Amino acid sequence: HATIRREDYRPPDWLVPQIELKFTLGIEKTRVQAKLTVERNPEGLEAGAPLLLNGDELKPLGVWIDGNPSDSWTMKGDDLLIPLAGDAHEVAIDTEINPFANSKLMGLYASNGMLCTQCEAEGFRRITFFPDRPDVLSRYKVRMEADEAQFPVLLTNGNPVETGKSEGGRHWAEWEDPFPKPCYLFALVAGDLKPNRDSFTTMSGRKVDLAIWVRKADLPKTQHAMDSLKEAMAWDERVYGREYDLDLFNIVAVSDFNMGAMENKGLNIFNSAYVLADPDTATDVDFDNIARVVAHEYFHNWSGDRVTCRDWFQLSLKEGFTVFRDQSFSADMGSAAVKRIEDVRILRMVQFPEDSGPLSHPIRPDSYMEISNFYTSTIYNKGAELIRMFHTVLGPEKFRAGTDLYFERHDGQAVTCDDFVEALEDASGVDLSQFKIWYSQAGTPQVGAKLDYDAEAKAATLRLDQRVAPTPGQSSKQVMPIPLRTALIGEESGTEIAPEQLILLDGLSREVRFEGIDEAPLLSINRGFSAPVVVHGARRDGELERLAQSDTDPFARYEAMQELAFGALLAGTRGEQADFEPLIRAVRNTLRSNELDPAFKAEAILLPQEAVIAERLEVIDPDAIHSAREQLRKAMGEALMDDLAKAQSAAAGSGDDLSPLAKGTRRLRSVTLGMLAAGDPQQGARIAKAQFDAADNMTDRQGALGVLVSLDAPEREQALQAFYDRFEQDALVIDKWFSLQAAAQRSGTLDEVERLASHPAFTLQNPNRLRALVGSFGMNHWVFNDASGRGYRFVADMIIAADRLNPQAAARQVPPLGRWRRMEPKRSELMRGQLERIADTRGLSRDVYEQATKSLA
Ligand code: HT7
Ligand code: ZN
Repeated sequence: HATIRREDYRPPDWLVPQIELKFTLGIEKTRVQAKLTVERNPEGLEAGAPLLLNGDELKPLGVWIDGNPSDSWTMKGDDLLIPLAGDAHEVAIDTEINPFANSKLMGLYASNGMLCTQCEAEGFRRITFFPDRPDVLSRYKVRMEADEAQFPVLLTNGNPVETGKSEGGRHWAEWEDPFPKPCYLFALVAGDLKPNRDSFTTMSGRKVDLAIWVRKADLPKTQHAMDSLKEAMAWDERVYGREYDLDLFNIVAVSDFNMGAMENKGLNIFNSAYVLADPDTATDVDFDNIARVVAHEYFHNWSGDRVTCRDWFQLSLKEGFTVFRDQSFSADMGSAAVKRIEDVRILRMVQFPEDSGPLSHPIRPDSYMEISNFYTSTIYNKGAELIRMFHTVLGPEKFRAGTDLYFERHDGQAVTCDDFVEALEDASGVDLSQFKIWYSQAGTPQVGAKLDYDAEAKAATLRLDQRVAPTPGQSSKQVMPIPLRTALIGEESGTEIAPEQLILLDGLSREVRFEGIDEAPLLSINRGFSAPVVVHGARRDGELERLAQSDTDPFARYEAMQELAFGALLAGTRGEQADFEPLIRAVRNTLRSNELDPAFKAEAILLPQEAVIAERLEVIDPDAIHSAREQLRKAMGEALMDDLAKAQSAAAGSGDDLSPLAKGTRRLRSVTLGMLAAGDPQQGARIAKAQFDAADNMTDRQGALGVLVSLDAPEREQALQAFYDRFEQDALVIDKWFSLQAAAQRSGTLDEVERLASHPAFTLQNPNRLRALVGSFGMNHWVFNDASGRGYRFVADMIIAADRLNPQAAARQVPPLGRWRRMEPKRSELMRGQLERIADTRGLSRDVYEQATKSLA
């Protein structure tokens, strides 16, 4: 399997300004007739180069050059090579594909009787031969013809031009997309779908028709996605000055989809999990995720579609920026503080382990074997953190001037991360060159912070230093610029005695002096998580407890609670008897506070997850982590029983009340229920079952079931059965049923996941189902890392089996097996053994091969 390198980028030898596609659609047989207008690229480096068209599992049925049949072409592996004498030609190619047999879900495939496409990153080459690279932009004219009864709806990018009927009950539609686009943004949908229609009037007064297409029975579940879309459209006008550009914006929901959704120009295709919701079947988190993903894909219309990537190494150009945009949108729609805490939790749970493990890579990678493996938390979430740092350093006005210039300067182009930074610099006049190291250097910086106070001099000195551990291929590291929003809080007064300032740690170490400090100061640092780093603060006794109560920055306050918990948990993993009292007092104060909102309370009292605790240890012993955490949870449950019971029984209003207060109250109910059950499992099971039975919404129901699944109580089975029986017909809810059981914190989970893999409702063909069982189990730190190695073997079996159907989905399950170097020796050996078994499997895909071999290195 070849490695593609960033340094080998060459401009394309041929451009394709125009393409006409004719689809004769059928589930098992689709004919694709492509007519490409090709022109030699004046920027191409190889004079007289032949036309190279990528293909994947395609055979040309016929090739015509300038209207004449040609047999002068050759195959180069999967690709088609056509020698061309002149500088401009028309090349026509016929192919035939079988969407039904396409289990990879890339290219054109069948899902639930409909046809749909997924072309990013390299799926278009599974539809027709084409230079499948994002720097070749074309205008598309598409004709679709199909059986009208089977496929009454025919959609593609752009605007419809003409429709008509043909013989034998067939019909056709012709569409044109006026905006040149790379082929990864091509999309086509054919099926028996119904629309939820609405419209949006843009800031310049243009009316845009909106439609969300789903199966008829799902129509009642589409309103939240539609409302979110309109909010996103208005927000992008308000905050970024970006207006929608076509007359039509379509969203389609499909049930078999490799990722969350896809931003195809004017025709976004979504995993149905990110479209369909009603309070009875979707949780508050599901509702929030729908709003986030709908907004994310919509925002791509500018950050991705109008301005796209030159090559796939620049993926974070569109993904990091668009995640930053969707995070800001969600923050504006609800509580900014809680949103920031949630985003940082994901970063720490997923990206930090990725960055400290064998698959660590920079935001702009230098090489890959399979680009699908690089749709990672590093590209997306760490990429968004870098954009956030630009925003922090420049301030909102200069940042906006920078993005305005970026969109204006590069509209219709395929560009690089450097082009983005240059636009920010040119518009703001600020030199950001030092920040570019964040694009190329992998690893999470570790920052040391120590504050000394001289009471006599009424001065405090903050000493900072930084270090980045080596990562694969990068043994020595350069200094990184780290913007730290910092303030000092008075230990006595609990107020800001040194107001917040932005300290840039841009050397190996730095000292900052604060004058006029007339009471003992507490250090409030990396406020709002202004830099994606780990801060190792040297803390005095009582400092964190005081900050947890009085820090004026909500994120820093949350952080103080987390650090208090870490202190107790890490002592526990070393077998020391930790003092739980400071944390218990802090949690009690939090629960009883009249100022804090319930959503914040829920976040603040949640203990760090086991995988996050593992990140702080040199050698990981999952049993020690689990028992330290359980011991603390039990102590908290016992000590806080009355406060927990009060929060758990708080009325949250009706299940369809999606106000921040109602959502926060429900969240706090489930979080406190979990803690309460840790203190008294029997009572916990009783209350959980009562919450489950009384629930008029999925948030309360899933919250209760999430607690019950980890308890050995009769209520567990009763609730699981009732849940299954009630929602058997709803695939998205049955995904939850699989996922909850795979995440259960009990030793029986191993037997259970093996049984569930043979359950009639389980299938490897549907990525949501695979993620629900295998993905959730891989994140169940304690059980997955069972000392027997059974968890590792189960995941490896699933990966090998899934790889034969869908390599991309299979490869996504490999990372949990990559922690072997950090595990205690016995588990380390067992884990490595399973990775070797995967890597040695015959006929392995490039996707899984890359992940497994890199995880072994
Ligand atoms: N840009 C989209 C990426 C995507 C994707 C990538 C590989 C394989 C399948 C895929 N489906 C969607 C998603 C996004 O970031 O918006
Ligand atoms: Zn995206």
